[in-house]
Amino acid sequence: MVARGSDVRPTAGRRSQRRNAVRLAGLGVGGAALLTLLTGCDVGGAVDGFGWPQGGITPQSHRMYDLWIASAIAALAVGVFVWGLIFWCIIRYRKRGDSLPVQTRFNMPMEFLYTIAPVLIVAVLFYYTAIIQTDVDRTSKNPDVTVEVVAFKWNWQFNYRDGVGPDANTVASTLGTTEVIPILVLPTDRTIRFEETSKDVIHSFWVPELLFKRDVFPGSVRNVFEVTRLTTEGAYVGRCAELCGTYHSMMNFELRVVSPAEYDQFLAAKKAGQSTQDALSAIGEDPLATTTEPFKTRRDENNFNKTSATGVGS
Ligand SMILES: [Cu+2]
Repeated sequence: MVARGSDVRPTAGRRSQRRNAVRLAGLGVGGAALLTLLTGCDVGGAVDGFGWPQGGITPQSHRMYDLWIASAIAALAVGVFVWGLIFWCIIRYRKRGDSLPVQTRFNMPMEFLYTIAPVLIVAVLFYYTAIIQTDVDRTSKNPDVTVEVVAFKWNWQFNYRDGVGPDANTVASTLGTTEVIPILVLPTDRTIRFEETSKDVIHSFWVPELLFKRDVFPGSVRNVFEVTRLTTEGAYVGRCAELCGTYHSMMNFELRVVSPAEYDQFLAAKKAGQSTQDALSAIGEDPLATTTEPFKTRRDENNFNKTSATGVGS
């Protein structure tokens, strides 16, 4: 015989408790909705992005940010619901005597609920993740700007290209050195394609404000991604996000976002043979990086252990 938990008919007291629980749940949902309205729907801003960096400068970054915020809210809602059930059970079914409480097993509605609810939650998260990931990975046939990102130990080269793919030509180039941080100049409001390749080991191209990083592989692999537009002019620090060797932490660059007209002027100056610094000065921009500075890659008298090096005290 299979024991059924629903054999006992609910008493009037239980029914009123159930009504109270439903009221409480309604109050919780109403409160959450009110909180959302009060914060002007900027829930992410009110909770510091749930740890995700804010201030993305591409439409893709905003969509990824929204997905993160929605997922965190969904996780919190499930968490609050589960915590509520745990505490309710602890208080409602605390030990009152030696007799066992009703042993509920094979309660079909309940088993159905805790099987279907997680599947539904995962399905919804999967759906939105797939949609946004596809959007972030989408490339076009004719982007407005194509830049080849070449990583090497331990710096960057940015090649402005006249087309897409490895067969296109480089029309202008910026090469980072130990003394000068390379500046990648790009325009707002244009489709930009990044084609990445490495000269040696795996690096990773990362501008925090893109809310996105992508590995740069050596060999014949060209790792490609696009942004439909950059929304905000400014200077943004860029870094290598893949541990690539001794001076990995020094592989910094700067993304300088300018207006389309200034970009055209910059590119024309570069094509005419000017240095990146001169071309930046020509459009009224700071010629050197403002968000980071070159690191010293060699020890000097200020940072080695003078005492042991001179033999004193050894
Ligand atoms: Cu690197």
